[in-house]
Amino acid sequence: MQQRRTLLISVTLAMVAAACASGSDTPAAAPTVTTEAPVVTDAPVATEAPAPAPTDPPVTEPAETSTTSTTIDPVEAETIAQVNEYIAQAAAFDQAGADIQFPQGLTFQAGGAPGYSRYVFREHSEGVVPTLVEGPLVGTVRCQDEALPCSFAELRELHESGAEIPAELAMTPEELAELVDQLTTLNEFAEAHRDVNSACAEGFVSDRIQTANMGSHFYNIDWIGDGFNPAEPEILLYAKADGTMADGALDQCKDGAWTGDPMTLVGTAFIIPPQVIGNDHPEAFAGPLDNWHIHYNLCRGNSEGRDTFLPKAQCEAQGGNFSAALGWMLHAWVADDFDSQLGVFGMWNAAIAPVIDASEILDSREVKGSDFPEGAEQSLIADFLYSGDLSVKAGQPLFFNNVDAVPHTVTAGTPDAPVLTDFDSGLLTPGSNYEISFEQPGVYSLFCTLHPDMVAQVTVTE
Ligand SMILES: [Cu+2]
Repeated sequence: MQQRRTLLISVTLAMVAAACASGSDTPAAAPTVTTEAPVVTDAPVATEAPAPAPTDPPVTEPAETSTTSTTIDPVEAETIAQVNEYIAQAAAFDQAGADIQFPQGLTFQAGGAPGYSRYVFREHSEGVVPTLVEGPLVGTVRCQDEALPCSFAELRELHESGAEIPAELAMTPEELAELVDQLTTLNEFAEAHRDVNSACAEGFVSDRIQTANMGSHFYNIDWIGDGFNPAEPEILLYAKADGTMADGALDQCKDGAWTGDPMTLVGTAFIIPPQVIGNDHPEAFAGPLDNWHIHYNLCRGNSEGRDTFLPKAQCEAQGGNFSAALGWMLHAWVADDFDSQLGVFGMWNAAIAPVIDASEILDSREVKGSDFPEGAEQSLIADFLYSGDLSVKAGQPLFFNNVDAVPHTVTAGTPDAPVLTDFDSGLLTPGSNYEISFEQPGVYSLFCTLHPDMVAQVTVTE
């Protein structure tokens, strides 16, 4: 019994070492030589290798050794060896060198959900490509919980009331005050441009694509490249005033006036290229809530009125405008009539056509590839959580997408009582997926061998 406790302590210590290494701001290990070219070759990514960071060596031995070591349970010994192997692999993981970059040398699988995961990978005729990066490598505050004061109106009310700021927002009162001040400036600009004709008169150009729960982006080309200014958003968002979706491409401004169906202002957005604001996540709005993103491999069908994801040649053959990289971008939902329950900086605004319950958006945005098992339940591994409803029927596949910035595992048991022999995904690098199904009804515990805070339970019913 004494020996068993020693072994478990050593496993736990090893996990803590791994958590510390992977939770830091710097890459967890000396860079390893990768043999594959980066997937995004024409994007403006950082070219410098990440600086090596000091790391704790993996714990390879029990903290104490004694003459009773020959009584080690072989299964426990195997577990310790395997966990230490994952820790070593994770420490050698070649993290992206900048926030806009993808980890190098990986083969990606389709997965993620725009607005909900750091990475989104999509599949087209030439394979799986990265299509979105959102947030900093570590420490995203994705304030889009409807129970938290994440919308513009709620943040303003929180500031004016002087009430305590929920810990989840990770903001000081001074930061909140400055943020509300910036958003109020932005709101004044937005409300002064309710009439789409005013945007046309000032040189904003419609992209002609009305995206669901977002609207159509009207760009002020002259402002792209002059840095961050909450008084001058590069983008105004409009949607059809009758609340319907556009059928095909929207019209355009001509001679400073709008030519199409009546439009209403629904929000604002920013676009500042990395060349202007850097390869790391922008420090723009006060506080940590502004979660900027970059699109990759986007085919803009401006004349069709919709975006697609196609290889460059196919996109251009169909008359689309291919963007290898488009960003940094950030939505800011400050229009008075379109306060966003998914947060002032969320990707989606459920109050914009087609109006929907905010809680229903995630399901409709989850990306699936040809490896997605029929009838499966999907769980994104994002922000160090196994997200989604982990309830399946007996025999129904549960499909995990790791779309976080770091490797994780999906392993049976708990940090204190691992049962790798029941199931174990192995190391899931970003863009890796794992399928599992359970034949017997019951409640099954799982955890990440690298991050002991990551625990979850799967409920399996008849
Ligand atoms: Cu993990």
